[in-house]
This record gives sequence, C-alpha cells and structure tokens, in this order.
Amino acid sequence: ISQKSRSLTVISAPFSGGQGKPGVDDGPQHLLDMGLVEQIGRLDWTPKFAGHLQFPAVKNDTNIGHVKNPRYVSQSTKNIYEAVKKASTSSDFTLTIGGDHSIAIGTVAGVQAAHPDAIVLWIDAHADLNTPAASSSGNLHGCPVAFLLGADEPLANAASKEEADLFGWVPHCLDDSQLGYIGLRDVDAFEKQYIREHKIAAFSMHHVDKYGIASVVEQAINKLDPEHKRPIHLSFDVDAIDPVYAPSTGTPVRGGLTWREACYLCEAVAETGRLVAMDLVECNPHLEDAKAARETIAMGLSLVRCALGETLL
Ligand code: NNH
Ligand code: MN
Ligand code: MN
Ligand code: MN
Repeated sequence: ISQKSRSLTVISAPFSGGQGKPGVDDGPQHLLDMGLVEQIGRLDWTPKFAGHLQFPAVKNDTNIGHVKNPRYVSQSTKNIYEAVKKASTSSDFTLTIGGDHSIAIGTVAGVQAAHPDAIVLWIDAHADLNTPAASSSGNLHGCPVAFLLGADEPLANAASKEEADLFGWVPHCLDDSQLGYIGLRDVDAFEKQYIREHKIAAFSMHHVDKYGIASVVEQAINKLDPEHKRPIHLSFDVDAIDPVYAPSTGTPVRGGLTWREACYLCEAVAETGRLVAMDLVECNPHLEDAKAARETIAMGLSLVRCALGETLL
C-alpha cells in the first residue's frame, strides 16, 4: 500500500564561508542541474524548491582570534535557521543542500524548533565538534556541533562583547543523548575527549568494519531512541564516503564508507518512516576534474533518493 504523497521543501544553501575552498557554494546548483527535484518527484514525495538562500557579504569581516569569517558565518547560518524553521514547521520534510557543513548550525537549530525531540545522525569523517577556541584551523565548518550542544564559549580576543557573542543566538538545542555519529576517522584531540566525557554515541569506520554498517545503524538508533518513536534528522557530509566514490569534497579522508554502505545507511533510516530532515553538504564540484565532480554529485543524488525511500520495496 503506497503512502499518500508527502510534502518536501528543498532549501539551497550555497554557502562556503565555513571553510577556505571556493566552489562548495556551487554544490546546490550542480545537484539541481543533475535532476534533484525531478528525481524526488518520482518518489512518494511532492517536492517544492524554495530557491537559493542569499548570503550578503559582510564588510571588514576580519578574523576574531584565529576564527575565520565569523560575522559572515553567524549571519548566514541565522538566515538558514529561519528558513529551515519555517519549512520544517510547514512541510513534512526539509532537505537542505549545501554548501559547507557550517550550514548545519542553521539546519539543526531550525529542525529542532519544529521537532524538539528529533535525534540527529551526523554522518561524517569528522566530528565537527570543535569549539572555536579548540579549533586549530579556525574554520567554522568544524564547529557546528559545539554550538548546538552549547559547548562553545564567547569568542576569545573579540573587540567587543557584541562580537564575542556573535554565536550567542544559536539555541543550545541539542542534548548529548540526541546526537549520533557514523563514519568518523579524522577526529581532533579535543573532540575525542568531548565524545568520551559526554558519552556521545560515536561509530567510527573501525566500528563499521567490525560490526558492519547494518548493525552500526541499528546500534546508533537503538542508543539514541530505544523506543523507536522519535523523528530523525540526517546530516550527511559527503566526506564520510570514501574519496573513490565522492572525490570532489574539500577535506577527503581515505578509508570511508563505500557507495553501498552509504546508501544502505540512508535506506535504513528511510525504513524507520521517521526521517523528517536531511542535509547534504560539502559537495564541491570545482575540486578534482569534471568527471570526479559528476560522480560526487551522482553519489549525493543517490543518498537523497535512498533516504526518501527509492529502494524500499
Ligand atoms: N576537524 C577539522 C577542523 O575543525 C576538520 C573539519 N573538516 C570537515 N568537517 N570537513 O566535516 O578544522
Ligand atoms: Mn562535516
Ligand atoms: Mn567532514
Ligand atoms: Mn552558545
């Protein structure tokens, strides 16, 4: 019996200010050009493209301490937050396409506003859990989870209290017990310690090898939601996938998920019937060559289709 067609909002967040490589802001257009909305429309969903969010440049956005583009990232992710909050309140599903992973400051906060009990599955080679102070790169795409958990402190070396509090608007909407990682293999010392101390559900590639992806997804969901009743937000960084399958991304790390493992993960989440939001981030079609870019975008499209139930019989 087929379900009635559910409403889905596609939000494009062509944002690259959370890291240093230009081109990731072109990920959304490439996903759209290769048929994202049409492909979703062939499934049991009614997609509506909400357009490209605009991110007006910020003048004199100098580093605060070593933190890069702080005002631009704060302002842009706030716009994303408002858009995702609105979409998540009014439609059954919100798909946000990035853009770098700093956009998840806005997507997670926005989805949590509509579904405060939603669990977040963060699929990534990295934990993105650095506080600005702990980050060695100063790239804010490595920090979204810290803001959402409320692990951050006012920015050090700011010129004013206002500037120190640039990210004070981010709701501390996530509890440690609401977050699960899959795919980790490049985690900084601060992040490891935080994961241990706060007992965050974290499955690295070692666990994927040891137990298999099916068991890992099951263990993650069981740990975060033993009663299997909470909504799910899937935040998918394509660098979780092995660079053989997703080469065009800013920080590739070898030894990642295979094509099928990544798709399986999305299918298993689709199978729950509780997925309410997905982010697809860090596709940078300007890295590697045109063929690599096409393969990376094709991988991303597959993930979305699998998460929306394409392969379920
Ligand atoms: N952990 C590093 C940092 O904070 C790398 C983060 N890079 C990512 N995250 N691509 O997904 O800068
Ligand atoms: Mn990430
Ligand atoms: Mn990553
Ligand atoms: Mn905060």
